[in-house]
Amino acid sequence: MVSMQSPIRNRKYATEITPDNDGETVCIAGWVHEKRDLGGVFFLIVRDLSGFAQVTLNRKKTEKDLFARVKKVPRESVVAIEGKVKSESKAPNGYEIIPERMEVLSEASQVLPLDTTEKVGAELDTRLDARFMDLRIERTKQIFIIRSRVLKAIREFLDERGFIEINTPKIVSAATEGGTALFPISYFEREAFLNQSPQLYKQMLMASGFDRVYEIAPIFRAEEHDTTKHLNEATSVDIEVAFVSDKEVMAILEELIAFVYAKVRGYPGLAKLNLNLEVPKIPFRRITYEEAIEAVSEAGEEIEWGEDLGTSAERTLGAMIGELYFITDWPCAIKPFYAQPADAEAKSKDRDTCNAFDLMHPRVELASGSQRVHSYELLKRNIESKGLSADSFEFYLDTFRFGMPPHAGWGLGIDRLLMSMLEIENIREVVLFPRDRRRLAP
Ligand code: AMO
Repeated sequence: MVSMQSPIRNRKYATEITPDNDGETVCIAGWVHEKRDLGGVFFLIVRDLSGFAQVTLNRKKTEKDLFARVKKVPRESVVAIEGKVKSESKAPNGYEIIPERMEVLSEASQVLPLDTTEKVGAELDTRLDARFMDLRIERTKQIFIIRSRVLKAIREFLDERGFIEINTPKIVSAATEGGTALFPISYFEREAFLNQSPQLYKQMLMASGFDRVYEIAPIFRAEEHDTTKHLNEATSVDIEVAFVSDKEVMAILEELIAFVYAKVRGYPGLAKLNLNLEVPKIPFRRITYEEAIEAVSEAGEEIEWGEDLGTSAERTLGAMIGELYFITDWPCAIKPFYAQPADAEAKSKDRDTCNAFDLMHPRVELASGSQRVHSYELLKRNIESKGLSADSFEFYLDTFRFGMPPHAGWGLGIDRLLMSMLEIENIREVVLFPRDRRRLAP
């Protein structure tokens, strides 16, 4: 059978074995989830990626040494067990294993940082400190299997629509998102930063003729605040599309969200999260920034034209609307330099609005995007009017001088998409090893 020196041959997952295998010899390997001593019978529950298998030992019938070793093996140790399958309707998956041999591949220390059976709950911080073990808990594990499915669905959707997947540098020389601070790093004799967004690079590729690009990658935000929706390292899906306006990329965004929900909806692991996922109806509602501030002001939260909507206003609006929606026609002053100002005739009341939008979930902002400025002169003016130095954007600005098509795009926070979709309160729950104001390890 198995040996520590050799790979485990013929290993079967718990859910691959069925009552129909009655009488066959199988080998399972995994973690000791639970031990139950009922006097005459002893149960060892083994957990693997697929689920649980019950190993049943009869005190009288089992060889003495094996019985003693099984009884003694500490919980969460890694074991391989060979034995005969016996159909048993009361056991998980309808069978039990009558063991013939057990090898302890790695013995766990007796005092565990977490209870993987969830009989004893733990604070999120304690769970994140022992994340490797937290991931052994069924509910946590399912969140990350769903996260992987969401990423696959996003790639499938964008690949089918002819997008090219790109990778852009994460060590950069310039800021893109005004308002959020940068993490400086030392780059030999110069100062550099961790990128806040692939913004400049995805736009530059529009000048290269790539037409439709996407990137799924980390973004770094040196935000001081410690909230349930902010991370200092988040993951975003960014797209950029040439020869279109904000309207077309908004349609791509809502179709993508509906596609992802539909893909995840059929996944059986959702049951572990007690969720009944409904695919949102598209098109999503669109309200202008002006309508948004009027609505929240009527609800008693005065917001002046040109002020950003804070968390409280977002919640008020979200409660009023109750579903996914877009906020459009933002004041130029509170959107980045690359957002295209609205045409004169599209402006309301002579106010400076731009063709930018945010996609909102009732609880949190999920994405933002815009049609981009593609005129070199206007872009340069905008950069300067935001108090930034055009010199530090030269590599970017230059691409606008040699044939830049009109273009538009957006960035969607994957972590926020997951927390909102799975109705999870704290964004840290959907990130394997979150980075926040206080957490740099594990
Ligand atoms: P923005 O700064 O709005 O736009 O970021 C896009 C989306 O990324 C997510 N996000 C975050 N998630 C968790 N923690 C954070 N600190 C955090 N910061 C941002 C949000 C947000 O909506 N360049 C533009 C996009 C574009 O116009 O293409 C940008 O970065 O879900």
